[in-house]
Amino acid sequence: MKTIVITGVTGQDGSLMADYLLKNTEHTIIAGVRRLSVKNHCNIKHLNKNPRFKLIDLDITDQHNTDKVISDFKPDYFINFAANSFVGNSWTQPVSHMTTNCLSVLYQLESLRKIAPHCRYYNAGSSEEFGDVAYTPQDENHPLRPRSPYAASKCSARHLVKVYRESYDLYAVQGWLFNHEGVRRGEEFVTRKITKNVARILKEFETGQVIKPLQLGNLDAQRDWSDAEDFVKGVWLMLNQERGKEKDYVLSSNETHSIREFVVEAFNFVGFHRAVSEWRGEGVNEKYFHGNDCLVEINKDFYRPAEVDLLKGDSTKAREELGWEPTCNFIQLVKKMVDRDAGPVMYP
Ligand code: F7E
Repeated sequence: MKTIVITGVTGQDGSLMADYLLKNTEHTIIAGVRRLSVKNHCNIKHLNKNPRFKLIDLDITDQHNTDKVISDFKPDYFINFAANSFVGNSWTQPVSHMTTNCLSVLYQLESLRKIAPHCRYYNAGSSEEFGDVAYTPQDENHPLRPRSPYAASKCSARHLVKVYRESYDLYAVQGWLFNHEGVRRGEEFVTRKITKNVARILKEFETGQVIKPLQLGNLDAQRDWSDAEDFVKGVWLMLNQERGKEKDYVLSSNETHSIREFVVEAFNFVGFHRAVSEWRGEGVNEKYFHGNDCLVEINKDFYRPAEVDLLKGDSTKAREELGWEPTCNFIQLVKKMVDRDAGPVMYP
């Protein structure tokens, strides 16, 4: 039985990782949460009474706190999912992104080096690191070309992880995870924003209220979306490679879809069928209509100062070398999220 520290356990990935490990291993989870006056524990409340799940206070931006947790628990695995993960926010809070996503990683690596060098370490890397892409699909050899303070913070952390792996022989890896979504996704991310608003608009339509259109930014950005539940398994496989041969891997669906496609599929699932709906207008004046009802309009406030236009992963290596495979495709993912937010689909 091993001890595993997970940070960011109240978030989508951290809570799914805890679920996965409690179900598939006998290990004990030490779950680090940042103290807030109002708790945000909805993703982990079902684990409250699990004797193998122990909540602790952990502020990853506090080096002393990090040292103490590592010294108290001498973990066998340390999985760092805590992050400032909202790219759009990183232009207004760049220092906070650098501190949380990079400096904290340095605290963790230093602490593990000094106190628990046997511990296997995972830091959450991102396809955003590929940024202004040089080729498609993006694999492990793609250069780092960040387009946001968020992406720059993840690239910097990646360099640190590699330096510590090579300098101190720490088992330290950082996967490149392409976009991963699901029913625990925060509502500011575009997929959940869409499915939550599809549910609201369906209700307005059914009750004869005036429809307030969903406001979005760049509809033409393309993303490689997967189910976050599939990814936590991939992270665990990355943490359990043969010692001395550990590598960083891409996890992705190997497909790409635009925000526009996600919108059309999500509305289609609740009965605003694509056959009787249409995009009208261009650029910032573009709108999505179902008959005379406007469902979506553009709001320039949701545009980013610099955009990552196209992400499409190539996870061949993870599939062949780790034996990892995604189980949920794009359409299944959209349906799963719409079903959760709008109730079971009423108009199949
Ligand atoms: O944006 C466009 C937006 O915020 C996706 C994080 O988990 O995945 C995520 O980063 C796209 C962008 O995710 C709206 O401009 C249009 O092109 O859902 P998102 P993200 O930026 O791709 C990576 C892998 C991570 O590592 C991150 O931590 O959608 N978009 N209209 C919009 N995006 C938002 N949020 N809201 C809109 O209204």
